[in-house]
Amino acid sequence: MHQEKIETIKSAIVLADAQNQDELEAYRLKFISKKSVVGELFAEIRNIPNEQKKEYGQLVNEVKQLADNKFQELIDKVNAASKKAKSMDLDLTLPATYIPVGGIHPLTATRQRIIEIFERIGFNLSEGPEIEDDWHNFTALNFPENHPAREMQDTFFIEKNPDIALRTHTSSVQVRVMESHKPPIRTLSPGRVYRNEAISARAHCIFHQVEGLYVDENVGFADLKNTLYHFAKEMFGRETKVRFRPSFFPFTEPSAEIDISCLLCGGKGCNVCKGSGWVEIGGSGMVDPNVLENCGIDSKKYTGFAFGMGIERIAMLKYQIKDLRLFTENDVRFLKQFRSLL
Ligand code: 2U9
Repeated sequence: MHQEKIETIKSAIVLADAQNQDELEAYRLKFISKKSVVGELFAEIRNIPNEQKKEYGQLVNEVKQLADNKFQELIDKVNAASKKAKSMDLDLTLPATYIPVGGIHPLTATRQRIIEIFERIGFNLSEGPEIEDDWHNFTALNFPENHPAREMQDTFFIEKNPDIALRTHTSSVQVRVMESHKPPIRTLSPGRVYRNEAISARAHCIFHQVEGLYVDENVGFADLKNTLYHFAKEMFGRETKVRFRPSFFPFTEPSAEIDISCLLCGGKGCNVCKGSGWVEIGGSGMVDPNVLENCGIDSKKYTGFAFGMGIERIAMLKYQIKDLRLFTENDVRFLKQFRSLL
């Protein structure tokens, strides 16, 4: 009688299965818990005649062992299945996670484009210190002793040392190049410069320049004009016209300011060019022989041209940026507009 019941329970255990936690629990209640069929077999022991107790006990223990082993087997199976399901828990139809994309700062993009144009026609890059001495920033460049640009309102001097200042232009770098290299020299120096000015939409105490210098035998004003024509057309478009206006700088003679035809109205006159049809992009000239001599270059044998422009000014013209302060405020609403420059 018991034998038969035990055999039925054993085959039920062998056939039992579980696909998930609920079915596992059902198995536990049916075969493992105190009130389960196996639990009942144990409770039955006290009704078994003494001489059969040993044999019965052995049979019941076998059933218990079988039920426990099966339970562990089912737990392992359900766990493995749920782990696999978790790893496949992907909905490929969901929209992609938003990844914020940065962009190149408009000043960086403008600087890179200027460098690219001049590198292709044989200019190399030079860098120098932002903290300069009077010689490299002023004296070698032919600034007279009491020139207004040397004065406190323009230049940030190091306290108690009038010989050391933050450079006011990157020409100081080119003085260093001429001191350490023989012509031919074709060099471009982009960099940050400092001037003691009140900050406004049109002026800042920190800004960026690119200056170029070409020194060799027989370098003339025509070379300067052609180089800058080429630059203007590459930078602003084939249709761009260029004009040179006579000017004065201590380090060049003759000197000229460089204008290009207004990008917005093409020369007809608008509020960007204030009706004139022309906008200024920088200054230029033939390097003053005194400057060449100051830097150890024979001015009878060599001549040179130089030019300078503000990177902010070029970027403002190219991207129609109306306020210089936008470049340094890092307002993402402004910077976001240049994401395509990546
Ligand atoms: C050496 C000799 C001469 C570089 C030059 C300018 C004219 C010029 C301004 C443009 C706008 C500065 O950023 S700005 O304010 N620059 O007008 N710069 S010629 O002349 C040199 C450079 C180096 C040794």
